[in-house]
Amino acid sequence: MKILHTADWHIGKILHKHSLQEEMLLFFDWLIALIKNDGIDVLLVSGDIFDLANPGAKDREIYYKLLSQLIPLNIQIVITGGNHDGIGVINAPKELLTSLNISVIGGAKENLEDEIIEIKNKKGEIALVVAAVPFLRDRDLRSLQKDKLFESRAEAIKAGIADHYAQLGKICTAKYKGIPSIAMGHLFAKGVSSSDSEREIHIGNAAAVESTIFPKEFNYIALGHIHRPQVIGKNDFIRYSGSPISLSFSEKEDKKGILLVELVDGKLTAPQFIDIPKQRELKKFSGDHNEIKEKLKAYKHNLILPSLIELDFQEAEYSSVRLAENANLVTTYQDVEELIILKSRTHFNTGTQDTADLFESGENIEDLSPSDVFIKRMNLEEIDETKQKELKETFQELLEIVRAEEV
Ligand SMILES: [Mn+2]
Repeated sequence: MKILHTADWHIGKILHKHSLQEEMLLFFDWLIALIKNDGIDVLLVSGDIFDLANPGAKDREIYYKLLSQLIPLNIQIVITGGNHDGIGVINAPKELLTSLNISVIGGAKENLEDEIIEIKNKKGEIALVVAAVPFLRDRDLRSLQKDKLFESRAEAIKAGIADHYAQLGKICTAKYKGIPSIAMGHLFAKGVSSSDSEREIHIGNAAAVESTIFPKEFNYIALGHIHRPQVIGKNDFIRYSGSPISLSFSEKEDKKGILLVELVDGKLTAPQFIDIPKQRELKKFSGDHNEIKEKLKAYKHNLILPSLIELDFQEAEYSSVRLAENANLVTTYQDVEELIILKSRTHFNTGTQDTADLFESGENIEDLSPSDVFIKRMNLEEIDETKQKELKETFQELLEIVRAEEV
């Protein structure tokens, strides 16, 4: 039995006003071919199916079209909701999808047994169980209701997540003795290398969980949330698959892929990372006006889709004429086939520039997260460290409340 693990599709993702739909569709074509040609039996998607909690009609169409193409391939699919996903959106077609061998778990279940999915072999016997744990929201974590027992809210959240997995581990041992099991998850693990495109969860990632929280009963942990593929806790069997396409410029050098584990004689083999072909290059050009002009002129893209470019003009002395020249250069490249300029900024090493106190020169608000802005603003005040920490946490909590209401 062959199992694929992927996550963080973020269907509908817009990067600096540019839709990443084309590379997403090319990834789906590649995925369908892989499943067909390699005889894949199970597909696990660990959260963040959509970029928005309430995705647009076109994005939902893309998702359902993919599922409809996968159904005839005789594959069992397990999809969980991530922190970006609206629980209701993922769960809405549940009854219909269940009858087509697709399990969707948008949010945590009241009864944990409902998070367990049985995977049957061709003889109809249970060959594998999947604990399909979605992103756990604060309200799902029972430990938070008695959080006075914990030193901090972050500790209570961590304990809540650990408890969720421990309970599922117990169910698996009691009910499915001797049957291999996989746990899914959408969370922030301690020691990960993240990029710019993950939204902070659980009080600004303060509640990062240790790899040791996953019960030994699980033979493989299929994680989502972090967009860079990686192994956690030096354990080859606890993995983030990463996102299939680059979702931010910080991921321009990343290798994107999907993980394959095989069930052979009741044992899971070491995960194999399969490279997803790169369809688009993301590039950053730095230098002064003339250097960037030359780089743009000489640039040839060699992948299917035109490259997405970030320009970082580094100029010696402040000049409004230079600012205008740089803006004009960007405009000249509006309708070329080779590249799409998504972002450009000019930094002057000396001279005056109209920037508010909050921002460093050349810095753009769209490059910052809400917490970055909050911290910058806070740093303008004289506040002691303990108080700063409290304020930061309070801000994170408020941010989470606001985001939960957006859903
Ligand atoms: Mn994500």
